[in-house]
Amino acid sequence: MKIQFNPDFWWGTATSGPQSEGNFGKKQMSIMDYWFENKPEDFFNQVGPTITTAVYKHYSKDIELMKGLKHNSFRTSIQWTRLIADLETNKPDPEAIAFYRSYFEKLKTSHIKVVVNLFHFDMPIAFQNIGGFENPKVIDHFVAYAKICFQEFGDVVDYWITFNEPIVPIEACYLYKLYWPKICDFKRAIQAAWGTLVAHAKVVNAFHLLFQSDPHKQIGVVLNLTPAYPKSDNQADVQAAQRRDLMFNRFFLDGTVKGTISPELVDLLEAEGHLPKVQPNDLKQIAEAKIDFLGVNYYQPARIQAPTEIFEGPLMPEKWFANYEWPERRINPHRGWEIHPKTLYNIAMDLKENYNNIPWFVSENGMGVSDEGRFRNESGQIQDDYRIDFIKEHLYWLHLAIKDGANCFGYHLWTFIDCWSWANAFKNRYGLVELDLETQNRRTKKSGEWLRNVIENNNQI
Ligand code: BGP
Repeated sequence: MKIQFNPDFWWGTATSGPQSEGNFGKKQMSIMDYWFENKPEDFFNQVGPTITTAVYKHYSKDIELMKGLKHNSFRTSIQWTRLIADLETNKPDPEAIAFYRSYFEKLKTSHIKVVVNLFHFDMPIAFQNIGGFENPKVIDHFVAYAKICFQEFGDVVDYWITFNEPIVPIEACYLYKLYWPKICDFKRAIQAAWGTLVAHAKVVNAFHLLFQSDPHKQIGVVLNLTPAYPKSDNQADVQAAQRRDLMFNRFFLDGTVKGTISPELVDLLEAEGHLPKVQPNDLKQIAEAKIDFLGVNYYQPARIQAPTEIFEGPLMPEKWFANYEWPERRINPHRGWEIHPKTLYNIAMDLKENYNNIPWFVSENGMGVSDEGRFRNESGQIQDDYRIDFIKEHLYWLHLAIKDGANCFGYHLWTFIDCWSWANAFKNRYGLVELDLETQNRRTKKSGEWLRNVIENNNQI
């Protein structure tokens, strides 16, 4: 199919520090490190974040490979627990500074734009123990850490992200007991979400103050948008979908792009006595924090119906809505996630019409597959045609959206080299490049070579 993207289009992949670096030389523990060290019996697959893709050791060769595959951009994150050696005093670790500087410089000299994220679910355990972003002290520590990152790497890195998928730790740590500390408390979840938004805003404002004279420096946020489609047109289903959307998409979308919270959500929370404690200046900080671009992680939509049971007791989101299985859905059998590429078009139109057509890029999209070894050809290369089809379909809808006025400037896949997953360890692989966990060897899959041709020729998929 003929398809042409802007010649400056960003092509690349995304990963995160905790999922790819390995813990070599880290002085502090995140919630994930702590969970792995202390509760291995309930930690997925017994493979933790300790070694992962060992990018800490191999980044230079990995970047050469990335360059060979024609990528021009790449997103990763700094680990708070690596950069800061003493969390009390916010004293950075010189070894960590040297590592990140060399990593980012290597990307830059390879003509790969570096997009650096400050937080990818990796709250230091010492701060989680005092309430994480529920606690204003932790917000102050986060701002101090962010400023150190800007000062240390601001000469090399132009594009910054405050948070990756800020709603995910709220769901996973505070509502559904998926990640440590496995809390199940909607009121605390709202307080943590509010604190995260305030932390984002304070960091954005500090960034603009520091780089005000440099138009090349930009800051944004990455949100996982999951449009909520109602089961039917009846009012109860539609209202349930709206409520799901308000809580899981619009809270951070409105908060970071418009600097406001929707009055409907405020009313809903107020009716339940769940409004968060707001510090003086929080609203001002949020209103002033203008982001330059948005990253959209897109995997799947949400299919929603009105709750089927009456929920008694303390408020949980399930009082407002329930998930349902759309009979026509296409499912990735390995991850259980729906594959619905057209939703990417719908997201693009929503951003165009309701969010002032903010510049944005696809900051993650991808397909996790288990046992990819069964798809090797005779020479041993993984023939991941399913992934090629997945990417093609998403690029098709993205291209159409751009033709219809979407302000999208790039497409990043999750991920470059198979990396460790919070939820699946190394079971489901997402990479364009295969990782041999034992030897740490890398080998490009068929999809990696296919994408190189798409980028190089920019005329068809
Ligand atoms: C996103 C996260 C990533 C990554 C990806 C794949 O939500 O930003 O960190 O893990 O999902 O998901 P999973 O690893 O759970 O299959």
